[in-house]
Amino acid sequence: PAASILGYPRIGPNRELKKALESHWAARTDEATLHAAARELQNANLAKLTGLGLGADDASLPGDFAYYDQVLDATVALSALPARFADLADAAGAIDTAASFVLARGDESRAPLEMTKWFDTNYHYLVPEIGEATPLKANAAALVESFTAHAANGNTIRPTLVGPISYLLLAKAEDGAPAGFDPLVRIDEVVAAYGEILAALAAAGAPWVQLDEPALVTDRGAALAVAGELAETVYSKLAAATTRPALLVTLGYGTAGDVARPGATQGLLARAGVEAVHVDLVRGAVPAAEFLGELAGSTLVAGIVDSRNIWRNDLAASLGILTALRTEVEKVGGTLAVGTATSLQHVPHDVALESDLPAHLPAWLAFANQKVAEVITLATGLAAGESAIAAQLSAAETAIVHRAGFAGTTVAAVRERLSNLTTADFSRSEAPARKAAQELALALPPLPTTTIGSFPQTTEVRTARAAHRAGTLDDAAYDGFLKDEIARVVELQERLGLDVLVHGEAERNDMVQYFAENFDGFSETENGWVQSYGSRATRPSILWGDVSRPAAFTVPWITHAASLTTKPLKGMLTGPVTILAWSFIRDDQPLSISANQVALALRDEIADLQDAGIGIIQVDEPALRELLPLRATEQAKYLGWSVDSFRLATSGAADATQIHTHLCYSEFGEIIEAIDALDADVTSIEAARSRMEVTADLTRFGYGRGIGPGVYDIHSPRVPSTEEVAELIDIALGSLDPKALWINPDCGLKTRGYAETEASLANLVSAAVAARATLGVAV
Ligand code: THG
Ligand code: ZN
Repeated sequence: PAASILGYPRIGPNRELKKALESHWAARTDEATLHAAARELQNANLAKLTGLGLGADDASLPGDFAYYDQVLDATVALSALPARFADLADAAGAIDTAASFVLARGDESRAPLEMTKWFDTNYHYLVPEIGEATPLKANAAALVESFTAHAANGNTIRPTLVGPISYLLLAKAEDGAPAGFDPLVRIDEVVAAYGEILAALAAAGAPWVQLDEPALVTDRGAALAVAGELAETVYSKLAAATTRPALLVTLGYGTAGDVARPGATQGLLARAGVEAVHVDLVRGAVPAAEFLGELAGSTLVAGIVDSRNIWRNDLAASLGILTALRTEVEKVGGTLAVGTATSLQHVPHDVALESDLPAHLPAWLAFANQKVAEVITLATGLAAGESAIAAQLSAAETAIVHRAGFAGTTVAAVRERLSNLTTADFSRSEAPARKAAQELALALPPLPTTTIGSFPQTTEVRTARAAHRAGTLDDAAYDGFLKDEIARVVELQERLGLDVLVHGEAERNDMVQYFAENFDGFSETENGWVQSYGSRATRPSILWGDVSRPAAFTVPWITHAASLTTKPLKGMLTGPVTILAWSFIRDDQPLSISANQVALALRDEIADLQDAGIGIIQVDEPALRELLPLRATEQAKYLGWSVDSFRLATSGAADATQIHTHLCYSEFGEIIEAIDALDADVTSIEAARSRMEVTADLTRFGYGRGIGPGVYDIHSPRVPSTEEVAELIDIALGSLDPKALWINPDCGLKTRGYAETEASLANLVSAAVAARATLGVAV
């Protein structure tokens, strides 16, 4: 393949797949209707791609469609049903589409597969659960059906599967597996099944199959692949088959193998007999010359077009890199092809679907369709020389020059403020002094109760927002609606007896987009959806310029709430790292600089909240863990600047102002030092599903700050009983200082309904009140 993309957005330019899935799940359509809608969407996508010039040879059309998730599809291809779902297998032991949705979504009696972040992205995959006896049996039916149907329609696709090594590295041990069980011990069976799948696809006529092995860019995958020779063993076996398609093995999201020896993994895959290997040239390194010799007779797909971000490619620079690399590759008898760094699933479909972007922005951008054109342009330039792509080179150059010189890109006042920062701007006074001042100012009871910030976003709230956006509800009416909603939420919290109240966030669409809308330097898209998991998507904002905050924006809502109660009202902000993690970020300066710019904008908002009498301010950082580099050697640097940005945002607060933060995940242990270094007065974390396991980590570490381990799981509508909540509080009190303990749910309540929220919070408060009574004199 001279030009190929590793994958394409699956949700559809107008979220067609979301609509088809959700009506099927609501039983409004049958499976045949869903299948037809999905096939129609794929056909439209393939028509778009061939129209852009992809597929001129027979191997470059992506075959990566998935109804829900590509890792789930590998589970289906392996019939790897965890024991609790065993009854879902059909007569042949296979997982059909309906069964796969039960794995993804659970049912009345069973929890779904766990969802977790795909590498360092905001995409979530379904974690395979593999035990000693989990079936691992080839089922190529869906892959073959899809290949054959597209072929009949004139499109030769390249069926794509998560590779065998990555599949097992992304899996976790099934519940009930022996202690320390490692799914990787089952690699031989997975390889055997993949061998059968490849044979079935060859029989159907597939010339190429793509196997994605991104886990080889992580520390563990790298150690296994290089030192442990796993990649070579596995791929020698797969390549040895007599009837199989040609193989493209992709290595996106970083440098595979030993980062000091870039290219070694590609070299050994080629030596194993793989026809084409891929390298991520955006997040990863150019293969060193010493390994290129291994590529004799095979193709190196150079992933030079960024698939994680939305900036227009610097075609001239890319062509320079590609030309140099091609010279080296051809010297040894290999072939160079042009590709994307990873699948394009991480970017929206098409800039042309945006009609509301500021005038300067569209020319700077490339979404999936524009990136496909860039890949083709670069392949053309490589084959036919610069003159063949003169117009594209000049358009790219013009946009890049315009962007660099544009007024908002570099704002002197913002730069000056950053350069004048001193260490004092990153620290507050000592924790004990703050604690004393806060106790005096807030006078809270022991085991104070609170919530994480958001209250249910009801249909009425969403409808009103949509009407306001559409212009059918005027500003004053919308404002009145929101104020009433806030009043209802405050009244509810008072009735429930919570100690620290929130305003509920009815005015916010998304905890990141809302901030981007109110800061200079960001723009929002109308239709720039990116799949987050299953049928769900987010619209990341675009950070394109220096950031500042023109005016206070959360203050009016929070002070309105505060005016309705005598209880303390907690102001709610999103932290700098999370704002950046869930936006498309600048590629023209270090992320740490953008983080400090956002931090200063938040610092201004915190100052205004404090001036308005708000004594508790929460700055959420649920994405702090998500951006943690995949390689341990790079983590300390990241944690350094990310913690600094939080401290810069919050350290203007007076001693008496209590700073809270909230983090969503429970893999707490590995970054506990960084969490402590945030220097927040109170931290709430997810803890209910692991039954307070984290409290042990905290005790071991000697964590001395306020802590609110979640006492109930908000991810399902189930109402926890008072006894259940009391039990978790007891566990927490078993190891934590009662004076430091806060009582709160695991996370925000935005996705819940009011009925279960009210019942659950009532039980939370009564459990806290009872626990308080038993503490008695101890506190
Ligand atoms: N905001 C942003 N990114 C996020 C989250 C967020 N990434 C991680 C996590 N939270 C992802 N979780 C979700 C949960 C729900 C939805 C999307 C991501 C969701 N989206 C609506 C949908 O697809 O129908 C659209 C929401 C909208 O209209 O804006 O339900 O909280 N930025
Ligand atoms: Zn959370």
